[in-house]
Amino acid sequence: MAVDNQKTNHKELLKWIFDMAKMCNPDKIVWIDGSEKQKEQLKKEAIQTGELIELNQEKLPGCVYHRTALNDVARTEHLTFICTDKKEEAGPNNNWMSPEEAYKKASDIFKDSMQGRTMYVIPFSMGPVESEFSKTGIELTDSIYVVLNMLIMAEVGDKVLKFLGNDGRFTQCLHGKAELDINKRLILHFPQDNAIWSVGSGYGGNVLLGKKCLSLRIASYMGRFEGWFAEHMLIIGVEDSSQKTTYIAAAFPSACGKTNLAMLIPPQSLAKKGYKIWTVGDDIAWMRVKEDGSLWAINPETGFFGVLPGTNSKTNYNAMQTIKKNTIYTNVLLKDDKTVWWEDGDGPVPESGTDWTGKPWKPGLKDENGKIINGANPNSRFTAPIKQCPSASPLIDDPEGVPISAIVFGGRRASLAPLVYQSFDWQHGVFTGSIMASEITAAQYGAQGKVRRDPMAMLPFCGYNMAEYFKHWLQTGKNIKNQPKIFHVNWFRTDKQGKFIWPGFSDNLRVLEWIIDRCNEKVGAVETPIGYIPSQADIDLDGLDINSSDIDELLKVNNDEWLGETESIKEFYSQFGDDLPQELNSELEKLVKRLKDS
Ligand code: SAT
Ligand code: MN
Repeated sequence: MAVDNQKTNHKELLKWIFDMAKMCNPDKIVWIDGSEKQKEQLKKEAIQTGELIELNQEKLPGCVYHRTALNDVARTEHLTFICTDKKEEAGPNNNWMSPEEAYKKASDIFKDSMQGRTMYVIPFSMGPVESEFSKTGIELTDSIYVVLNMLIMAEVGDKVLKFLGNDGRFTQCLHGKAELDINKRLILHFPQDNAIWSVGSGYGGNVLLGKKCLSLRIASYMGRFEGWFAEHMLIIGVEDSSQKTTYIAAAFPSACGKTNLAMLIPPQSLAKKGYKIWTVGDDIAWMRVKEDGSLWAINPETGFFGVLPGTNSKTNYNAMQTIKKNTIYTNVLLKDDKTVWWEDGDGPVPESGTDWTGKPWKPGLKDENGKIINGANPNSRFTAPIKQCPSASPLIDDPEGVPISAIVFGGRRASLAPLVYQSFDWQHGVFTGSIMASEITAAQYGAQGKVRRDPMAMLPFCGYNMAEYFKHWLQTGKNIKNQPKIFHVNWFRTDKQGKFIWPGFSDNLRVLEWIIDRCNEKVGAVETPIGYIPSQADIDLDGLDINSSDIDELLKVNNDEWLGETESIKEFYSQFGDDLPQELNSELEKLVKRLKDS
C-alpha cells in the first residue's frame, strides 16, 4: 500500500503510516485535510452506506444520526490498559499489560481488519496549533463517524501537518473497528512509546483518541515529566458586577452535572448583580505554571461530547441551543420526522419512533421482563462545536489560556460533605482532591449508598501510578507563586426523607459566588476541622425557597461521621503502600486530631 508522500516529508510519520497500513491492509488511504468540502463528501458517503442517517435538515441543519453496536455504548474500562515496562508504573489504579503482549494481542486483531475499507489519516492538535500547551496526534481510523467527530472535537487537517513539519513529535493513535466484537476489543496506551491502539469499538471515549486516551491518560503521563497538569476538569469564567472574570477549574465524577455547571445561566438575583458565566470547557483542563507565577489553563478540545438524557431547556438551556445545528447525535430516539428525542428532553414524548437499537418504539413499551424500554440509550450523546454555545468564552481558542483562581473538587454525598468548604492550603487541597468520593447511585452497578473513591475524578484516566500523581500535585504546587485556592462542593446532600436539600443547577452559582469572593478576599469564613465554610449570611439566598435550618444542615460538619470517613480513607490509601506521599498521611493524621480536639 503506497502512502501519499506529497502531503508531508515527515519520514517517521510516513513510515509509521506505512507499517500500520501493512498490518491493517486497507483498500486505500485518505488524508483528512480539514476542509468543508471533504467533510461534506465523507458525510454523504456515510449516509449512503447507512453508517449515518441524515436528520431533518430544515429543523436540524447540518445534523446527522449514528447508532453504535448494541454492546458498544460506553467506555469499557475493563478492556482499557496502561502498557508500561513495569507493572508498578501503571499502579493499582490501572489495568496493566506488558507492551510486548499488548502489541501482539492487538496486532492479531488488527491484521487485515481494514480489508475492503479505507484508512483515514487524521492530523489533529489538542489545543490551538502553536500554543505552548498543545500536543499533536495523528489518528488512523477506518471509521467516518470517528473522522466527523474528530473534526468537531479538535483542530484537524493540513494546518496541523504543516505545524508538525519534518520532524515534529506526535502521538501515534491507531483505531480500527475490526468486528466491533467485545471479545476482541482492546484500548491500549503505551505512554513510553507515546502511542495508543484501540480496536474493536466504535464508541466515543474508546475511539476519539484525542479525548480521554490522549488528553488525559497519555497527557497526564507527559505532564508528570514536563511539569504540568492534565485534568478531568471543566473550566469556566465567572464575570461579576465589576466585569472582572474569575476562572475556576472543577473536577467531578460522572453524573454530577459537569456539563450543566460549565454552561450555567445565573438565577435572577445573581443575574441582576451582573453575573455571567463563560464556558471554556466541560471535560478536560490542561494547566501549567507560567512566568507570572500563576496557573494557566486551556481546554484542549474544540467540541462537547455530552450526555443527552436529562438535558432539556430547564436543566441546560445553553446545551439545547448549542445542539440545534452541525451536531452528531448518537444512540438517541429517531422520530418519524427525522428529528430526535431522549428521555427527560424537551417537548412531549413522541407517540412513535425508532429506538436507539433500530427497533420501532412507542411510549410504555416493555421488554420480556416487564421493564420499560427507553427510546434513547442512557449514555446517548451529542457532539457539537463549543463555538455554537451561547456562553462560549471569547478566550476558548486563546493560545495563552486563562488564569485559574480556584480549583473545585466535588462529589455526590447524601450526608457528610457540606455544600462547600475551602482547604486550608495547597497541600490540604491535594488531600481534599485525593479523598473525593461519590455514593453509588441507582444508575450504577454495585451496592447503592456504597462510597466509591475517585481522586480528582481521575481514577479511570490517570495514565500512571496515582501515588506518583499525588506527588506530582504536591510538587508542582510548590512552583506556583499565586496558588489557586482549593475548594470542595457537594450539591447532593439529602434530608431525612431522602430529598435533595440544595436546588442545584443554576443556583450553584450562589456557591461559586462565595468561592470567587474568597479568591478575591471579599468575604469571611468559619474554620472547621475539615476546612473553611461560609456562614449563612455569606451565601446569597435571595429568591430561593429554602429555610435557615436547611442551610444549617447543608453546612453542618459532623465530627463523628467524619471520623468514620477517616477510617475509610485510611483503607483507600493502603492500596498505594509505601508509594503514598507522606504529606497525605500527615494531612489525614492532622484531620483526625482536629476532629477529636474540637
Ligand atoms: O469517555 S467519554 O468521552 O466517552 C464520555 C465520558 O465518560 O466523559
Ligand atoms: Mn468526562
